[in-house]
Amino acid sequence: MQDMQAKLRADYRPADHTIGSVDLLFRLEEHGTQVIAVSQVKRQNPAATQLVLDGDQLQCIGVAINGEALAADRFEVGENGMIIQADLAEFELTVETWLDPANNTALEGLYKSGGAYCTQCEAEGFRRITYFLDRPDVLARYSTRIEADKALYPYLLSNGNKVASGDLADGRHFAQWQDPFPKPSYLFALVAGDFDVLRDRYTTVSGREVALELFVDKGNLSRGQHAMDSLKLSMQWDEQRFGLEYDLDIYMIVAVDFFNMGAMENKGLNVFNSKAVLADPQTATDDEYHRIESIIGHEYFHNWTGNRVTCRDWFQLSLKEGLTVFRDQEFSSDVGSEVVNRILAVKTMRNHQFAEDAGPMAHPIRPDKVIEMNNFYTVTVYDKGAEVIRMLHTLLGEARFQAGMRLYFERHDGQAVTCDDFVAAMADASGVDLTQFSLWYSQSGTPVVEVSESYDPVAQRYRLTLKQHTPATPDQAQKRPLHIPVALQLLNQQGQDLPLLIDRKAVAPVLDLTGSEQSWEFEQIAGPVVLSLFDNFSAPVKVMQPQSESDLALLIAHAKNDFVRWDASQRLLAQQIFAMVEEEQTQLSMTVVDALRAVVLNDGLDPALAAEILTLPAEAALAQEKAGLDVESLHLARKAALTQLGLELEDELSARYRACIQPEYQQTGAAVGERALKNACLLLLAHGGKANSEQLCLKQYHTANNMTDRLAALNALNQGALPGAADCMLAFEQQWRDDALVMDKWFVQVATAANTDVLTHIKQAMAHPAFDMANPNRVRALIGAFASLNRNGFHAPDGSGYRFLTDQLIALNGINPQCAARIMTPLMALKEVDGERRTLMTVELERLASLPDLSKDLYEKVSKSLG
Ligand code: B3K
Ligand code: ZN
Repeated sequence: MQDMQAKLRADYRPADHTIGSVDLLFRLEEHGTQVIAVSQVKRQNPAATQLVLDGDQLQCIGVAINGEALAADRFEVGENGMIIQADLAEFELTVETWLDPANNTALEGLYKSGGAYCTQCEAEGFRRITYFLDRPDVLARYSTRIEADKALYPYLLSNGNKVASGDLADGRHFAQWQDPFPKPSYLFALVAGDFDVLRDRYTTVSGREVALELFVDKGNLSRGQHAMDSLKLSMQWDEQRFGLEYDLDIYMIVAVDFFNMGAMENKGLNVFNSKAVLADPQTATDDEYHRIESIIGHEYFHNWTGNRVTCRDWFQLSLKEGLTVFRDQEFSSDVGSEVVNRILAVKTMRNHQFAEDAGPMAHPIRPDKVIEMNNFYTVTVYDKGAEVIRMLHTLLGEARFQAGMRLYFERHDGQAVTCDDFVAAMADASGVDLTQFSLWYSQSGTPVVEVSESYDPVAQRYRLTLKQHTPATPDQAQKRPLHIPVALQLLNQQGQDLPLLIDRKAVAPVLDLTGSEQSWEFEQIAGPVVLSLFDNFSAPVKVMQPQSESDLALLIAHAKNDFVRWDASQRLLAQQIFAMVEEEQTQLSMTVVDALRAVVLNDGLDPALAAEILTLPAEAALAQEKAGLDVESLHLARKAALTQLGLELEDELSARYRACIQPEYQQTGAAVGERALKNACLLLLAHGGKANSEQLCLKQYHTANNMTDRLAALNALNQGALPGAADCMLAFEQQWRDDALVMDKWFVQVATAANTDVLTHIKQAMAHPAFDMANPNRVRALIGAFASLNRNGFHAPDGSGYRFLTDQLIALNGINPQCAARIMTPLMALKEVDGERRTLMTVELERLASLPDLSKDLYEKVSKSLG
């Protein structure tokens, strides 16, 4: 039985001991890897007579202090670690453990990924390698010796610099690595394998020469170039925008096929999911190119925000993750399209984070209570965390924000610190009082802002009143008013921007909403106002703002801010779809159809933005915005809206589609935008369902010279449920059946196709040779996509979707608990659905709860859902 006890943030206390340095020796064997760890331990707490070390699923061979083996009564090995009797101020500790990497399917600690050994230690994986103070506030210098078979594992890698290497007896060899920077155990990494290596160099702004090495599976070298280019771009951007430079002589990235997340920022040796590295035009879509650039950037940016300054304890995770997501978002935005990147981030918030806040796992960006830390790598900690940093940036402005960053590094370089330390640096450097603002760190839930407006034509005054409240969440009953930055714009009926005057003074276009209700009165307003609120999503809130169709249409056409134009389109479409669900109307109004027609016809508009405006809000986002909507009615209303647009705009969409066709493939911002618009048009046309639209899809599928277009055509056929879909699915499978990474796209198509017997197809796909329950990418593509993206299929009224997911979770519980817990999220949406579905979901949750060997990861989510 595992330890299901929750840990509390409030219980933090410093470790009794520190470890100044550790020498590791790994003798790699598939089923019997020997690990010898020699640590220099110092007592911190004079009263401590025992050394308490973390350890998990380890085979302990022996323990020695100052070179002398300990007798059995001097140490005790338990489920969660080891207690050693050691009433000493300073000593050398030697621990020998044995591991079975080939059978480690949880992919934490040391494991085999295909032909290579690799490690994943964050959050608490190092304790699966050796007994240690496996906590982020214990910083040690690491030196690592790796021994392995030379023919099978020619590359032996670890953190820092390689200081020695050579041959050993029996066809084995070794390499010795030394990392000059003290680091927490979660940043340790080891890789051994046979790879192709892409090599490059980067000269930092101060002239340091850095060797860049990208390790990929044999034969994949050409698919690594985009990742390498992204790395160099990231290094340059961090120097220019944040003044931060790389600090070692070598930066290595290894791509592996079996990996629980996107990537990991281990010091000097990033380990990446191959999905987040490999790309060429034939196999990767534009979205994947973008994602790779962003993840390469994210891991690189961690070198300062995460590695040089790390977290005191895991409750502070957002200290590094929220900040680093903010940094990677800014990077993508600076080197690409600002509006498209903002839209992407906001979709993540509305489609996923708001749902987390509304469900049983609601937690603040700095959680207070954790059973399994891996469950807290969430959209709340990451993406809402980034929104909190963004609000700070909005409140302080770039110059004061950067001054805050400089002060943060000045004070804390080389330390393990807290979110409060970060906020204090920002407050001290800027002189801005952030006391109320810091509530964003401790309060969970999505605030709701209610808007009311009035206009006095005689006095020419426009009055805006905002009320805020945050609904109670299961973890917190009481909520307080937050400091909410409200970016706004007032437009007149012609769509022109109006100056913001209060007391005859111009005010900044960002209001500070700090009370539960506040009003502002704007002067010299000559006529009725069209209000644009929360420009650029200036705060992660839900807005209750009744706005007329014509006002929203005006914003789509005229707002200065591109984000506002997109947002208005989404709100307009959402309002109409809600009205259709509630049977107040049977179809979209002509105002909406014409507003979108104008977008299709406007060739002065950025094509990438036009594509986003023509993309309807996801069912998940709609369900978050309005509680209690019937799953099926929502699905049908959204689908009817798509069909109507496809039919009514057929001529305009076809013309725009043709205008976007490019003779040659290019991977540039402009070309990506044109492809996006072309494919947005195609998707609507496919929903229209006309025979010539199907022909267009088929032609694009068969003649595409890149994966973006090919997959878009396949997706349009599937979503439109067009007869030609089946043949193209077959063709895709035949072309790519031996490339599992590409087959993931096919699995997603199977899982999300708009057909009635989707589960039959998914079960067939599970028998495909490319499918593998032990590989998280495959599991997420087929099972995860079904549960999270096929809302209508997953919530089938007979409960078959819930049952299917639960069967798979039971299988995964024994293979990879972390992966299981990630894909179970949709099963927690009890509050989103009607009573009958809730009963069916509860049955499945109870089935999980009664599993005799339920992992901590699933236990935490299941018990919260049922509680
Ligand atoms: N820090 C890692 C995530 C580790 C997740 C552990 N379950 C990747 C990242 O956020 O950069
Ligand atoms: Zn990160």
